[in-house]
Amino acid sequence: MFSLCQTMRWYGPNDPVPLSSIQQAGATGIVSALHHVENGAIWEISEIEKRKKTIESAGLTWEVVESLPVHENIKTHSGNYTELIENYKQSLINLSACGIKTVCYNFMPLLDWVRTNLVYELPSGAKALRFEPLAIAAFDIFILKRSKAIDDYDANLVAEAKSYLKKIRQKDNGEEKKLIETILLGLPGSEEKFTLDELRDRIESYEHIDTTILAKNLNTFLNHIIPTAEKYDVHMAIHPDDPPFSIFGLPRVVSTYDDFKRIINNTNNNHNGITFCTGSLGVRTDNDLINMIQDFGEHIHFIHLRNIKRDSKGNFYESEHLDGAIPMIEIIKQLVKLQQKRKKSLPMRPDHGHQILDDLKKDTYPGYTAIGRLKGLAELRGVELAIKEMLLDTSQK
Ligand code: DNO
Repeated sequence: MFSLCQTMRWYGPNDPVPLSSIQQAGATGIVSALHHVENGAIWEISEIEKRKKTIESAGLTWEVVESLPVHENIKTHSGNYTELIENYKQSLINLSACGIKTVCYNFMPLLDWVRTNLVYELPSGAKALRFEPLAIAAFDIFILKRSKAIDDYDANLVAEAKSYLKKIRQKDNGEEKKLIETILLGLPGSEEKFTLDELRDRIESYEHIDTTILAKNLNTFLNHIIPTAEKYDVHMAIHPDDPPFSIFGLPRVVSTYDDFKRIINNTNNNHNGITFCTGSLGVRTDNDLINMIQDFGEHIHFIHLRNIKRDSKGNFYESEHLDGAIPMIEIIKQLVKLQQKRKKSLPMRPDHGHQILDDLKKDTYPGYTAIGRLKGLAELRGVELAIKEMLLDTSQK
């Protein structure tokens, strides 16, 4: 029977989690990117080979690139964007020449994933990542002072945001500074870091780009790169927006069932695929994840398994992998079936992990602790094994 290929993300030689820890966690594959290469530049074969060799000498395989970043000029159709698309294609050709044939990327303007608290303490003392719309509103309206920000929130939220900020300013315990850093400095994997002024200016440069235009620019990008991906057998896997809705007035076009349908239909070719990220998609209650596996299964080339707990105010935090709003057991069951149908193992990584045990004392990348991810991977692996056994049992009866 085909099984999920268990992978973990490794940020390269500067990652505080060594490859040996990933191997001890039971993963066989690595998800990595050349973060040191400037965004937009070609990934040269020599650099790809170097990273590949490092991974292989630790007894692991480089399974997936996450991410090959899409330059802002491509998203906005500005400056040298046609040249940048050519560079992107060349990077795909080079990756294929080195045998790395699954590439994750995203099309989120300016910011990649966003959270407002990286050390949200759970009753056990474990720490998790959390997102609060109130903190986003306070930052946007009163700290970033984006023009028109106030129009994007309802009056009650604006008032609440004002008193939230007043309260944390009174406490004077560094909470405001922490919030600013959390949003501006970018989470691991994000390509850019901004100052407040830079972010405000860059957001303004998106003033004339709404969701229709951004979706059109994504289509243009796909029309250019998918034929190359097909020719060199590279499976492209677009990552959903995280969280899956507009932030700071910026358009987001990879958030819903209809977005994926549009993307797939645009270039209906198996190499035009998706990263099925449960934790990102699952934040929206109108995203039916099981339905998405059923309808887009042929295009799922990479899987991120993570859970969340959300409340009626739109707050969410990253919960235990098997405990939260995402029906993880049913999802794994569907993925087991999908792999048998496609006669293919799909790469999966436990997406993020809590800060627990010794990692509470260590400085690791937010969400990318060794022990929290090890725990997530072990639980997910156990569920998959049990489901496979049960399916085998019933098919033999
Ligand atoms: C966060 C990640 C994202 C992801 C990119 C993919 O943990 O899931 O940073 O890597 O959005 O392009």
